[in-house]
Amino acid sequence: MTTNMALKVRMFAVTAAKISLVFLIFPNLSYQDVGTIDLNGVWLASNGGGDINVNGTVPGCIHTDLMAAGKIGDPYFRFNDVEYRWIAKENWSYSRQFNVTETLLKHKEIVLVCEGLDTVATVTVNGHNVGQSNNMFRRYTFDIKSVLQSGVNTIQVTFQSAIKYAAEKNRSHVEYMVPPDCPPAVQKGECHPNFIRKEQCSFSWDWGPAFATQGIWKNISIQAYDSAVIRDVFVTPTKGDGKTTLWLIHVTVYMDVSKTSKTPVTGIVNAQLQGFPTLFVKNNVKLKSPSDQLTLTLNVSSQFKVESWWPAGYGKQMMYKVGVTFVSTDTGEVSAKLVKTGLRTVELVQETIKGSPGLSFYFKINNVPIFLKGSNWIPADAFKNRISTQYTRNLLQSAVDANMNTLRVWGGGIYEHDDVYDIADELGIMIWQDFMFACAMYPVDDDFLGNVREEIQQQVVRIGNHPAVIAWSGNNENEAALAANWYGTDNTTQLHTLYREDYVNLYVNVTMATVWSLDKSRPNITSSPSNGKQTEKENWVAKNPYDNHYGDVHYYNYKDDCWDWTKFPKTRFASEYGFQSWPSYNTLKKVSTADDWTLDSDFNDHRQHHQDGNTQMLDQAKFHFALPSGDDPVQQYVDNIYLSQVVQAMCIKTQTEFYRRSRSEIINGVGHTMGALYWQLNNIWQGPTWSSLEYGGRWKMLHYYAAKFFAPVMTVIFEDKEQLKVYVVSDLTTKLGGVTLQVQVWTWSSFKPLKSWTKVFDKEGNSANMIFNQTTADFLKDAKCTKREACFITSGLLDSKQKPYGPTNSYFLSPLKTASGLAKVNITVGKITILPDALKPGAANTLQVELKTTGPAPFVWLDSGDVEGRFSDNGFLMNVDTLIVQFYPLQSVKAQDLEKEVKVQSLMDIYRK
Ligand code: BMA
Repeated sequence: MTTNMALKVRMFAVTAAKISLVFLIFPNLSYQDVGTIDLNGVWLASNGGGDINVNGTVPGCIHTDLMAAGKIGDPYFRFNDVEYRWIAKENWSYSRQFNVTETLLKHKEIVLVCEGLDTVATVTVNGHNVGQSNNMFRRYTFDIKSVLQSGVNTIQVTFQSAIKYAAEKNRSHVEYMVPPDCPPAVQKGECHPNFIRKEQCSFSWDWGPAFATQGIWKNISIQAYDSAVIRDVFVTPTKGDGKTTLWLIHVTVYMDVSKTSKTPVTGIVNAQLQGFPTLFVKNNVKLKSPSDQLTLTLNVSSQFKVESWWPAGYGKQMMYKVGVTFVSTDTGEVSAKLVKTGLRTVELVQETIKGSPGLSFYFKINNVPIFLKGSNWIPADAFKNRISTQYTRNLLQSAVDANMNTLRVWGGGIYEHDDVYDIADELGIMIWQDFMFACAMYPVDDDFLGNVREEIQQQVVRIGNHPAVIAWSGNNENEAALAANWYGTDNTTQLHTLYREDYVNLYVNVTMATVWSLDKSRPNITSSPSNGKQTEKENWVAKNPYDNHYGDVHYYNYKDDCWDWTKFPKTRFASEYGFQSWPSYNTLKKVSTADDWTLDSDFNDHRQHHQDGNTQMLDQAKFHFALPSGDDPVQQYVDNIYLSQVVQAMCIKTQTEFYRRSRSEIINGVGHTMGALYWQLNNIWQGPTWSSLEYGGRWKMLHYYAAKFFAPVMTVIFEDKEQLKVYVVSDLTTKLGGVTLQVQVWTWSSFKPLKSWTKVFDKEGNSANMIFNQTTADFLKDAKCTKREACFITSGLLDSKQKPYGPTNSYFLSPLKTASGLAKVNITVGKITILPDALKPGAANTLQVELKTTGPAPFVWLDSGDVEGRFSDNGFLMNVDTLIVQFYPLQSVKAQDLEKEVKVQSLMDIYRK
């Protein structure tokens, strides 16, 4: 052994020990043993004219920087979204100084790694242009070796107004229009977001403001190395033969390799499943190209006791870590990354169904068919740096606590922060991941396609490591827009052909092809809604992407009575459906003043971004309710907020129950519904929208209802012409045995049921079946209910010990505006006590609230005022005189604090004269 070789071997031993130590000390860190300079922190942010200079926080954005510097108020306050429009029209620049040592300068390669620039920017270091960006969804790595100097250096990132850039791009696209031009006036938005690879809803949406902000929105750092660094690791497990091999974990390692080296960079790449010392692969590598890659496969044989990852409600969310290291043979330089993974399979089943033309559309996880229950996720804030991990966790925990197992990350927002996917992995929330294209045509030229290709490649590798992600989906509603000519794309035959070609190019030839080249472990859908395999047959733009016999469907209907289930599509998969409501007074109050708290205020108009949205809410209410009455306009505003939440909760309840009870049947050729994701989970600001969680995380009435209509085992009551039917739905994988269905008839004036009907039954898991079916008139007559208007029905299950099993459901036999005997009652909050231990994550203590009522009351609503937190149940029908509910505060509170704030009301209280 030459001295040189001996030295290298020793160096290798030292570095190998160092790597193990690194992973031991920082098990959650991804470690780069190269020179790094973190450039996050305080920069100087200036406008183009140079007259505004403030501290710029990185990662961050200009709006929050101006706010922190006191130059502007809260952008969400009243009409500030319009007031502060000038900010997005300026060109802002961020600059700072940093020190570089001689040692760092000695490295062969020195790069600037920008994880996210929002969006169009030129980067200079010491006055030299080092790179450009025009896509906020891409990471940019710029070579800065030749421009760095020892000592003090200056970096400047100069942004161009995204609005102006988009307008310019549109203007120069002279061959043909790429619609839509501008959003509807009611959105108070900016035009042509489709011309810039930036969060599309940052130019406004029908639920959100236009804050097309600028800034360095993700980490930025300098890296120096001599041989090569691991840039990314992409881990996709696939099932083995089940006998000798349980899983094959494919680990693709993406390397950035020194360009200065004349010969290939050699080294050893090692991949290991943490916790299993003997489960590793080691390869000698020769890296030739500046961005080289290699794939190693970890063979998990049956001797290793590994467990699968399961969605919430189906098992544990077991996660593993794969550690990857590269050690250079020449220099001993080490680069390492640690990536989390989960072992599960996913399959999108599209096969023929007996008695139904078309194809099924449902997901199997680890071979178990799963009904996807949940909602659609939008960006949690217009200013991404305001979204803390804790805030994200609270939203996602709320989803799981409402018995959701899936969220669709909708295509008009952002590829979410790592937090979202990390927490989804941990909580078992499956993610349907859209690519970021929504409600528009796109300018499909070579530059644009190249840009998108890079974006997709990076995002698939980043997001695709998460077992939670179960599907890739090309865009939101763009196939539907083409098929139904939303934007005039079909006005001539020539246009028709052109836009369709563009569509196929973007979503099939580029997006889908890029995804397939990287990831074959998940299904790939071109659009939502779409017809799956049938869409492909029809050259990717189906005649009717809303076909109930195929794929997924979006369904919005504000005109008809939403309690009428016959209007709903008996689709294979409902991926969007919704109704708006106002957020609580408490939430609105934070961004408004007393003048704003009336239905006809400018503010109330201004916050509504959906054409006729406010009227639609009231019109829908009128089907079943009298509108609030009283003399105090503010009180009336508050009462309307409450009523809108009642209406929204009932609409989505009725619709979701319809989808869930349709899972096992085919009626008139349609059915087998296997997914219900309502629109939308969260809110971007304090405004009336379709969300069930308010900005800030407060639960609307709908979210409490979701916990029940998404319960794993539940009952659904409905009428089918003259018949009253009750279905029992079970998502359990096991059989229900010896369970009792109880159906009861009640009047509005007594705590005692007129009649109780029971039946003991057994039922297979993963199915919905009708257990009760009687003529309504006969059933009511039997119960001695004199007329429909005087009665309501409840249903529920009892276990073998006659204890309630799953939620109780209720069914109103008439609109409540015509209910007879429904009177104003007195509901009071009695004792509030603190329970000894916290039951819910994040809750420091749990409080118990006792309620009493003088008579049956629908839609009993507890409001905790300024005390943030949520109740164990809310918005319920109270047909017992005393009830106990729990309150889970966000932060510890005293019983007196809640006592002071808590208010209770029910429906009849909104009729004040
Ligand atoms: C669908 C969504 C969103 C929109 C929602 C409500 O079209 O994909 O674009 O916010 O409906 O209108």
